[in-house]
Amino acid sequence: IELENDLKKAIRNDELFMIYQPQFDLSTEKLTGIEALIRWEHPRKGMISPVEFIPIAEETGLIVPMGKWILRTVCEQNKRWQDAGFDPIRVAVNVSIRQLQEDDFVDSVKEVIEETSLEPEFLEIEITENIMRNVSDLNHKLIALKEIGVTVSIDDFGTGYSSLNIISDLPIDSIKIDKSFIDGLVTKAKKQVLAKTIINMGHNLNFSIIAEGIETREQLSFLRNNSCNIGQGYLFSKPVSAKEVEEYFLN
Ligand code: G
Ligand code: G
Ligand code: MN
Ligand code: NA
Repeated sequence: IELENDLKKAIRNDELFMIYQPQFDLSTEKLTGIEALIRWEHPRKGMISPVEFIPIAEETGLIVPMGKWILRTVCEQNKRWQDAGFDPIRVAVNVSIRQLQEDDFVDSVKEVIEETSLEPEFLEIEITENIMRNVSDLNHKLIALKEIGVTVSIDDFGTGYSSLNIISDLPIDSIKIDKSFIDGLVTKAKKQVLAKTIINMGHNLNFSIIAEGIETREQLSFLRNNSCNIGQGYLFSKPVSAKEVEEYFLN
């Protein structure tokens, strides 16, 4: 309850901020995009992990205004990078099931795209696989997002409940293989089979495949040798501030 009240104040007190983790094309090693991740610097408790406060935000519904703040902050930041003359990149934003359940979710994306003048192709919406069974009208919402021109990826892929049948009918652009498949990729034959299968299946459905949580060179070579398209993880970089993105990653 205390954390919940603090969280209500966090947005207007400027305690929330976004950090960014770069994603690279595994064949060219070029930067292709970044994932935005929220952080909370609590005035007394210090840094609080989203693992702790996102569930509270979801339960209380606070995720809805917070999610709007996140979308706006990220689109404004991406637009500022472009206006400063850097090569345009796509920025991915995590969206909770609770946000997608809102009737006005698609409208709120449209609004932020219009108000920030960011071209929609430079915004990616990350939704978790479990959205499949929790959002009614999902197909219509995703089609409407496609019409706006933003891209959509399925996060934490392989941990949820979606059937391939459902996935193959959805207008999505990419899938992110969950970190649990990348861990143990080099030593466990079963993980290798699963990762390969996800990559092949995804390619057959015309999805781009992103691997997250890459920590070692061995994981990277395996993924590269098996035609995974994009990689993200501590091997390349941990999530960094907007300023560090400019300094180290943008061209
Ligand atoms: O960044 P980190 O690995 O600590 O994130 C932990 C969890 O919090 C992940 O599941 C991630 O998807 C989620 N998360 C991080 N940032 C956001 C955000 O901006 N919005 C939502 N909805 N979830 C986020
Ligand atoms: O659920 P989601 O995929 O959005 O969560 C992304 C989270 O994973 C981020 O909070 C980020 O901090 C974390 N992360 C990113 N790369 C790595 C990595 O290489 N290793 C580990 N352990 N965590 C990572
Ligand atoms: Mn994510
Ligand atoms: Na994930």
